[in-house]
Amino acid sequence: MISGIFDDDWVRVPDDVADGYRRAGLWDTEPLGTLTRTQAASAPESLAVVDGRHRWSYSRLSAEADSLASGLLREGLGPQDTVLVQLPNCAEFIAVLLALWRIGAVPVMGLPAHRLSELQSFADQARISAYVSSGRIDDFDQVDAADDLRRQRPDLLHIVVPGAGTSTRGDLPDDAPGQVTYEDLRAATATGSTPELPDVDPYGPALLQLSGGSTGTPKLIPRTHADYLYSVRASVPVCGITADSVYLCALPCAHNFAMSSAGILGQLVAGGTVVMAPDPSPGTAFPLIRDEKATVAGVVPPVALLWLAARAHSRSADDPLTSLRVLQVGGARFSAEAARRVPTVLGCRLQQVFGMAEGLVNYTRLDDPDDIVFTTQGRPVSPADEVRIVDDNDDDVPDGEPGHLLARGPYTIRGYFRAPEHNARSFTDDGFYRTGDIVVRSANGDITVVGRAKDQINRGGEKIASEEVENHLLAHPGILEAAVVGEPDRLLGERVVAHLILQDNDRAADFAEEKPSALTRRTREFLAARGLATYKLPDRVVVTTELPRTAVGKMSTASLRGSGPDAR
Ligand code: OOB
Repeated sequence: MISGIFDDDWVRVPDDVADGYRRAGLWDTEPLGTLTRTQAASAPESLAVVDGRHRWSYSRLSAEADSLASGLLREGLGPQDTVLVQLPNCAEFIAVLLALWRIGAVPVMGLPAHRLSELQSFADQARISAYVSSGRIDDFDQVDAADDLRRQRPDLLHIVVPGAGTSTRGDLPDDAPGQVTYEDLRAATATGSTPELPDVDPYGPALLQLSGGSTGTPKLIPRTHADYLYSVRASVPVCGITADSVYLCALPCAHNFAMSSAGILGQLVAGGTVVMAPDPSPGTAFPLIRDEKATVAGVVPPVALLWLAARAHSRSADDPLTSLRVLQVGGARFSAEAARRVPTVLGCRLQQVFGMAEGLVNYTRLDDPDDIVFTTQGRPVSPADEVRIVDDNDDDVPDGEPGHLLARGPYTIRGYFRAPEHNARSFTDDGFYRTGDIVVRSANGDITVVGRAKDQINRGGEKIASEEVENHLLAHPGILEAAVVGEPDRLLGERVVAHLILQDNDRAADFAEEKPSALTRRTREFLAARGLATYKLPDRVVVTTELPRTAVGKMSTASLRGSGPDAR
């Protein structure tokens, strides 16, 4: 069975450019696995991570990662092995990542919302050797998922972190073949002993992030140790992170925003504390902010709206948010109207974050004038970021005019993982990434996102490739054609609508003459049974007889989108 990563699976930055980044001091020689070593030596007792079950100091976290690393090596994992990680927000997530990095293995950053269809696609594309899960997430049985993944990859090792999610030890079959627990891995190593670790190439892949995607199979994003660490180091001062910072991780921890903007890794670089929130609701997040004195949190716009609503209704004398200095909002467009309310209602500064797992991250600065903070999505984090705004012919447009955003720089990828044909479309010949975002740049360089030129729906920060959902719908024998589009939604920004043309056959009866709610439920059940993540399931389904087409015969999704935020 072929596993892991090979040289021609990914696209390196050209040698002369890479030398430039090294000479300029942007790319370090330290791989990500060295994070926590400095603090473990200089401030061993300072608090690194807190969740519902753990309060780990830097020395404990680093020792935890070393023990795990030994266990992983014993299980036969090593450099360039890829490991699908699908964990809820928990302290072990950080220990697992550090351990994988220390042995030179490459995590694939699954999200708790992913289901079998996505997991299978990641497993195949990345040729994984192991799957790290919490045993169960809500009603999703990850032990069954591991068994399913094993049909393609019989040697798959399933590493379970019991208790991290909604699993209990009792859920897990004892001694299942190919299954080990987190405890098994770390137990066999005496705490405090440093394992013999392999050399890790700092310029090689460190993790495979997930693209939102615009095609049938969303692509994987190879980020290197040096590029990722640089993006974090550059973000730390821009986000005001210091050793005194306490970051509330309310986003799914594996998301690029939570990981690196400045996020979890920003805390580890600065020696601050990560507080893992099991969910971002005000009922969970506010008491955690109060109890742990969180100073910064990152959320997507719908969560920011919920926080605003919760505070607008109950302002108690015992304010749970007094410690919060900065709320970062990103992942999708945040309206200027809501943005303006953040300082007054939540009593903290707003920082808008416009980033992408492929690389480029923009931030409004903490000392920017209010108007910039409320109405723009910020500026690139690094002076070495190269940004172009171009028309349909790739010619630069003047400041103030909308155009396609192209990006290149010390932490933006030059190609997706094992996707040469897709790369030819998604990158210019000189290596700029075509973000698919339509933006306007001001004379000062501040960027405002005004639309999108990719077949993707942004459902409150969660990205959905229309084609992926359409392909699943077309697998139903009763469906002739399908168009999946976003429509405006007050809370989510956009929600998912599937337009269906039915076949003239018996199976079409599954969808015919149903009430709209029953039709939607039926369609969702069909897609869920195919293992599609819940956030991709249509919020509304419409049966129609004609889908609008463009002049070239392609379905015109723009006309179906109507007046959505991205149809401007
Ligand atoms: C973040 O990363 P992804 O990879 O899930 O999604 C990237 C896309 C962008 O190309 C853009 O279309 C959209 O999400 N986006 C925004 C936005 N932030 C991201 N659109 C409008 N306003 C914003 N503030 O979403 C991500 C990665 C790192 C940090 C923050 C977000």
